[in-house]
Amino acid sequence: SILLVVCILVSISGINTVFADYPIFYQRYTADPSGIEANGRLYLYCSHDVYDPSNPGYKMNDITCISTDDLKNWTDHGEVFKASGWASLSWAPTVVAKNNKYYMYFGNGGGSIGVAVSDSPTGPFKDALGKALITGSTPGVNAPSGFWCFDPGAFVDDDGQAYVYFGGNGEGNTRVIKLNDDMISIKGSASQIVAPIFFEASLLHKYKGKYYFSYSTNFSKGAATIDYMMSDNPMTGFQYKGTVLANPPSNEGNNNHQCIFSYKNNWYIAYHNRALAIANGASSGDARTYQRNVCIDKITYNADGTMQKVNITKD
Ligand code: FUB
Repeated sequence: SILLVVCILVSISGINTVFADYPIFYQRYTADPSGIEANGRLYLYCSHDVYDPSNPGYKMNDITCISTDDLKNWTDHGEVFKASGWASLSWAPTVVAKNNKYYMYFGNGGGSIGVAVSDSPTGPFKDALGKALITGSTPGVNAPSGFWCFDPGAFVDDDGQAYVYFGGNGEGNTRVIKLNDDMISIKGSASQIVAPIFFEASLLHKYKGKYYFSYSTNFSKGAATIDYMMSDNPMTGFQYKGTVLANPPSNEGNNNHQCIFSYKNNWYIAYHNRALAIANGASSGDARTYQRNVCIDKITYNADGTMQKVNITKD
């Protein structure tokens, strides 16, 4: 592709001003990354965008995994999960480790959340239940009309308690629910988190004892910025702190989806933009909307624990 030629020319000329080789991965279009550190490597799990001009939409039903140990050289592990049976789609996964296993939570489109399990970070991940883990009728979800039961952000606290943050399509539509130790069943009812201009991409991470709930704002109201709130409690008490990532111009105002994680004691944000599609000559409209690519930048914390607005190194 044109972009590959550009990358080769840049590397021959010795110009390398970007934080990580960019885009980090261009064999396939990828989106909605989730990052974990395991066995000294960083693994990213991504939605796999496939554009069908005759029937455009987010038709993704398999998950791509890539990994690195230096944030420069990436290994493509290919398809590590494929939706089947009750689930026809696999959107926006998160993967967490517990019980010497890896658990992947994914959206069956915007309608329900499933869980798949693997003994290895590179899969294969197998559907654990043969049915959804969370739906709009799960106790406590109290799904209003138009609620999207999707974008599960899984988090395991230092005491081993695991949580799933999820929801979408409207302020007040954010939920959190505890998981049992088996990681494939829920404990108790969901609670609501009220996040300003919340739209999608719920995620929790922990830094120096504080809980950070990050999410994507509504792109019709807030241009899909990644905003965040902080609390001393993983389920309640979140205070809005502002924007950590502007929406890159190549997203042309369309969606973004983040993951904030540590790797080798540094903090990063992975997200998606549409720069690869643009570089590859995709026409505006559907072709760019449905062909996204994953990026990484650094997170810097202030002394009070707030996060600085990310310097997007390249778009
Ligand atoms: O990739 C499909 C959907 O687009 C995700 O679930 C949302 O977060 C948005 O990125």
